[in-house]
Amino acid sequence: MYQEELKREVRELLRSRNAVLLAHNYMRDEIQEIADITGDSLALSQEAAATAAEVIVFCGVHFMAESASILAPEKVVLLPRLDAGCPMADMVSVEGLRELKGRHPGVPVVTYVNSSAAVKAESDICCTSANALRVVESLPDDEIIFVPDRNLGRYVARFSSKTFHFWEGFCPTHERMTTEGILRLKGEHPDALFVCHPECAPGIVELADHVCSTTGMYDWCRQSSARQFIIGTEAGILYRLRQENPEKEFILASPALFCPNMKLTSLEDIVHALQSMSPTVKVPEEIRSPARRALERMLAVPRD
Ligand code: CIZ
Ligand code: SF4
Repeated sequence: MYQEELKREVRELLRSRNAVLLAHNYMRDEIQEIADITGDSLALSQEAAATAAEVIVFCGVHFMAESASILAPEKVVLLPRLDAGCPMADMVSVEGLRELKGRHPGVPVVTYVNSSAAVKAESDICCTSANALRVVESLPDDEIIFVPDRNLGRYVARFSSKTFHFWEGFCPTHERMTTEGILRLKGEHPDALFVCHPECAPGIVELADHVCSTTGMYDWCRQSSARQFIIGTEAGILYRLRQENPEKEFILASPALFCPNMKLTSLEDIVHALQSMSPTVKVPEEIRSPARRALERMLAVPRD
């Protein structure tokens, strides 16, 4: 009951502040339930730019709120938990990237959106897990620097004839899956299809029937005629998969697929953020401008 009161309070505060609640696909169920929009980080940032609301409550991790601030600089972007970071994004620094660029002069940098605004600002173009191959192939160059996710990078490289220079970053949550665990689940559910995110390690990707982004997973599982799916990404995705497909069964590929940062934000945190109008995330103009250029170059890549 207490939770129901909190949900009502959030909705009332959103109305009085002319605010919109955006929740990432990995957020806790109760937050996805009351969000105005759920989605992946890029879709949410684009919603932030398009909405008429003056205030964005971004339920996700820090780099996502930065992307919203980059694309919607005139709006107030609230991140209810400032300590919700992304270990993968933190694995690459501006200095580290400059050093790598120095070793490969003239080679373009393709940066996964799971990165800080400052790293995006040092990059030629961004990519998401859904468009990474298209972005790489859109460049005329034969060599690519790919940061920060070694797994997404190596997955894309399988379909490209270009030479890649990887940054050895990774998502600790996705890397907690084991091939033994997947093989055991496949044995227990022989009719289930295994779908995983490209942030998974190569040995896991090898075992998958399909590899795609979170948004891709909603589409693929809805359209598939299979009844059972083993899901290889963060547990928050199960909420909408189960809502949209009540007749299908979704089995989490590992009990370890909980991202501690994605699970930090609570309804109480959202109430506090809307009451105090803090904490906010604002990307300074000298970083925002080059970071926006890298994001907009990605958005300009044709969709096939
Ligand atoms: O970019 C995102 O939102 C993430 C972290 C995953 C995905 O595949 O949508
Ligand atoms: Fe970062 Fe992985 Fe958590 Fe996503 S799931 S926020 S990539 S640590």
